[in-house]
Amino acid sequence: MLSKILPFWSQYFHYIIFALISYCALVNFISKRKHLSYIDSNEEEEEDEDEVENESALPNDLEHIPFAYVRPSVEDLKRRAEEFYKLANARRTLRFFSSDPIPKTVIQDIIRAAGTAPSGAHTEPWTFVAISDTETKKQIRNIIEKEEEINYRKRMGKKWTTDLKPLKTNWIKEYLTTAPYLILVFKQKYSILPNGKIKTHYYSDMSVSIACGILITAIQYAGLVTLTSTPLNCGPAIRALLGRPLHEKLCLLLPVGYPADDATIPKLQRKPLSDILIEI
Ligand code: IYR
Repeated sequence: MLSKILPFWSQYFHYIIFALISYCALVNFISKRKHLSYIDSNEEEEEDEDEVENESALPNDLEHIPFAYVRPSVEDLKRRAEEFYKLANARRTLRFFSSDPIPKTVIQDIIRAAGTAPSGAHTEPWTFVAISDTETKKQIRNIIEKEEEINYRKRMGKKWTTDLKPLKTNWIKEYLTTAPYLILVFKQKYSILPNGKIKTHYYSDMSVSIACGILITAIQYAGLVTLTSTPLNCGPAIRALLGRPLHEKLCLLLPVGYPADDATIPKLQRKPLSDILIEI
């Protein structure tokens, strides 16, 4: 028996050791990936929801009322759809802002509009922070520029930075201190009600994304400009600076204002309808 096993071992010894090492490396790699994706999606440890009593999103006896609606004529439909397309098509991402002030009520109405977005079970899982305070804007710029320098130099990699070269972006973000307002959009993973109960949020990523779409369109309609920025790795530091709770995650940061007089934009083309629409 032994004589049969021994030649097997001596003959395949290297392969077996190699297979074992590869297996251990693979297991190690997969567990690290799992850990990383956990950190990425949670950023910080979430509260143990099992121990807290849960509140329904909506009351059981929620009233349903008639929908007040005035049907537009077909001509009006066509005119309004085209008008809105032209307005949306005139929007451009701006990186050069004027420091001229804008009325606070304009920002409030823009955020009111964003807050009309549909949300899973009407949970409205968003918090908007509007900053006009010079010192806070400086602190945000500091946090972002420090992280972005590391992003551009190390994290983003050759392919990403090469792809971005034509847009002439880098880690210096002057607009963070020149724009009169910064609007920060946070996603609430759940909400904590005044009675301490937890309200579960559904489809919060999609709900917040739609709110962001309405937000940038409202900015455009008002006659202002913005830049949809998603500062990489800055979320927790900015959340701490603004005193937002751990269950809120920074999704988007938008400088808002008038464009600088000498503002430039990259000459880009949008895809034609035939490239984005399939009619069946
Ligand atoms: N967040 C970086 C990098 C960046 C990424 C994309 I995608 C852009 O379209 C532009 C920039 C920055 O804001 O510089």
